[in-house]
Amino acid sequence: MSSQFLRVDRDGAVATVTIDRPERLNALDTGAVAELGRAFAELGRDDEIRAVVLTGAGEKAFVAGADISELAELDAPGAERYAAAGQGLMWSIENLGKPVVAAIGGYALGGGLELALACTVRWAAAEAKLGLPETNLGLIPGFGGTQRLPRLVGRGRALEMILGGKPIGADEALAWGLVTRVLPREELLDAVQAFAAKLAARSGMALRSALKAVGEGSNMTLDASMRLEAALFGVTCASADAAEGCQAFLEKRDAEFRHR
Ligand code: DAK
Repeated sequence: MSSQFLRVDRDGAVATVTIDRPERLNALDTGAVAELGRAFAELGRDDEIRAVVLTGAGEKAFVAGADISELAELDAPGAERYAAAGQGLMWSIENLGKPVVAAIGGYALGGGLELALACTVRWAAAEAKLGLPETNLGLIPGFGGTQRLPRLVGRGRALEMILGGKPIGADEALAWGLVTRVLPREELLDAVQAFAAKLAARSGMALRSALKAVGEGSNMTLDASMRLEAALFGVTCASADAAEGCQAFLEKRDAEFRHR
């Protein structure tokens, strides 16, 4: 599964999606957003794939944002279609039911940072720069950045990034919880793929339930989210994987999960 702006490589239960437009720092135009949407829809349906790595080609960028040359020419219906496609893409990544780990090797700006924010986990190279510079262009973030960033790093830090428009470095992003690990660039992709492979070896059923509990629960009252957690705990407890996991522990062997 590969296309004009994307490469999708599979290694066992891990798929690596590479946005492949390095000459434009992997900036997302409408075609790339549509291709990403199709790729994630396909990966979501594919039971053989249990974890996804999302990265950008080249040394300089994860994704340097929406394609500004295209943005400048969008008419109102085109912008509406672009917004719908972008929001659909972010939703499908966030609700894939499988972990998606972003490997941020360089610039993650604007729509590029918003894409990373929709991922489950973000690891960055020491050289990475992360920011929402839309106000420099007279815009505001439009792919969920104003909502996901404050939930992750807190309102004050999010507003500093959104209003100030100045990217932060990897170490600051780590201290703020925007990324959870910083690695030398040359080690980043291998480390993220190894991490994704470890996740893929766990019970897919348990990961799906945990993602649902955290994802859907964060939009609920505490009472409702506790009930959601209890219901999902019940479902996982009755699963074949829970029986296998507990039995394997008692028999002092590795579990062989069947992901149901
Ligand atoms: N779009 C198009 N081209 C880009 C680009 C971008 N975002 N970022 C870089 N490029 C292109 C450059 O124009 C240059 O092309 P050539 O001149 O070689 O033809 C090439 O990539 C290499 O970039 P530079 O020569 O500029 O490289 P530098 O190392 O000097 O600088 C930089 C790197 C990342 C600091 C710089 O390229 C830069 O400032 N780029 C723009 C970053 C930015 O402002 N990103 C945010 C874009 S706004 C929407 C929802 C969301 C959005 C829009 C609509 N709707 C709901 C409708 C999102 C908006 C955004 O993301």
